[in-house]
Amino acid sequence: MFKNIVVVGMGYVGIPVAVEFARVGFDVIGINRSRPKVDMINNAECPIKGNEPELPELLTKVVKEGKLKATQEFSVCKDADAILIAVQTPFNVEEMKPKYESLESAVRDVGRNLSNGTLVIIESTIAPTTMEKVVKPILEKESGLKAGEEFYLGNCPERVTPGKLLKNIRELNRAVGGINEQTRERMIELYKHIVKAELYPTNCLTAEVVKTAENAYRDVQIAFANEIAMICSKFGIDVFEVRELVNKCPYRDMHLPGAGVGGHCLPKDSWLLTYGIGDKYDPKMLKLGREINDNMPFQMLELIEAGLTEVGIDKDKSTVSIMGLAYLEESDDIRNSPAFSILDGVKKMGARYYLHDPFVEEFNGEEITKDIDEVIKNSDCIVIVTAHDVYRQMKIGELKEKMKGNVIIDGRNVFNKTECKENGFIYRGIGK
Ligand code: SAJ
Repeated sequence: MFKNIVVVGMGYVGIPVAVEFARVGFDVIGINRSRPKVDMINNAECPIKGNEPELPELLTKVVKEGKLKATQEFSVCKDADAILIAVQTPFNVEEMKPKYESLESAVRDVGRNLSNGTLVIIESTIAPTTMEKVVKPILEKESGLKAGEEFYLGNCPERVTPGKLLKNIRELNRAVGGINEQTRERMIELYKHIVKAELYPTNCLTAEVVKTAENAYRDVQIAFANEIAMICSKFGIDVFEVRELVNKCPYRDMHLPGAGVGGHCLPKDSWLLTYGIGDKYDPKMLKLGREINDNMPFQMLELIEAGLTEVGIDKDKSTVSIMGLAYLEESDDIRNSPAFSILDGVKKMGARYYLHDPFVEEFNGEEITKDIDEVIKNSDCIVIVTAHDVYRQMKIGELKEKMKGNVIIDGRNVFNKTECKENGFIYRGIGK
């Protein structure tokens, strides 16, 4: 039924799925706007850096076997049996609406090159009703074909995570949203070649809501943990002890409070869901969850100010070091990282600052110091924003010897408060 597959968007989602279909024997062509990425792939080099088990080697293999190649030309869609669209769908919080330029452009170009009988699948995360209101009308207008009759249309939201790109494609269950029964059957026929988990057929709108709701769920769970952390701070008790004992209770899974919620999923998916429901309903809790999580970097700034005040150092005469720029531990991904707001606040204090992160190479053009000892020996205050292993492995005794000052602000429960105090540090942590 399927032989030729086209994947539009050679990014975190498109590349692994293209490689997987090529690996199992399909002839796959990846379309990307930017020439450099196309050239990298055709030179059998993986554009995704960071630790992605198997991916670089597999990409090299399937490209050399001629099972995967890349192009900028949408004309290749004419011969495709299935076309997957996996382009970015960022959310503009100021305007409170998704930025669909990439999606609409890709759908338009696919429409112009769509042949009768082709299966078109959107893998990008989209606001509920986007399939009905945006994707279907553009495809039908540009192709002159009728969705559900002359071509098949569905959405199968991705569940990829940096560091586990191939693993998640193979092992995570997925909602398969199709415009009609025949489409759903064809989608499952296609995906069962690469997904070893369950494929749940449903309609397009349900699949759109599932994807945004599963991340909104996590965002609200984290916001709950952050709210309890603020309460524990006021009580002067340890939220991590509270969390541990709460989770001893059946059916409880209190998440981790911290310096904030970053990444390419959680900060936007509650907004996509909110945008999708429009004026039919006001999702107060989703919005409050976003507000609480976005406020955590400012809680960190309050802790920094309080710590410096306690040791009698004027903020504008202090040196504050931000430890961890990536949004997630052991990652180089800085998208929506809490470190951006924390750095802005430190600058507004007039403080000198160092930035440290073992993985991140670029952060708004700021200088990133890789020598952690150099950072520590010049710091009045160190601020843990990301729980990289290198911070978890720091010994308090060594820190005491090396550090210029003695203020520790802990945004990820990396240090033991009692141990810090016993070694003469002024310690403040989220929820501790
Ligand atoms: N975070 C907390 N407390 C927690 C968990 C996370 O503050 O208890 C923070 C992290 O520090 C990070 C942000 O939230 O800044 C997001 O962390 P995440 O673990 O959710 O990682 P993401 O953003 O890569 O989430 C993705 C999501 N997957 C997809 O959208 C396909 C999410 O649904 C997955 O649960 C997550 O990966 C995962 O754990 O695999």
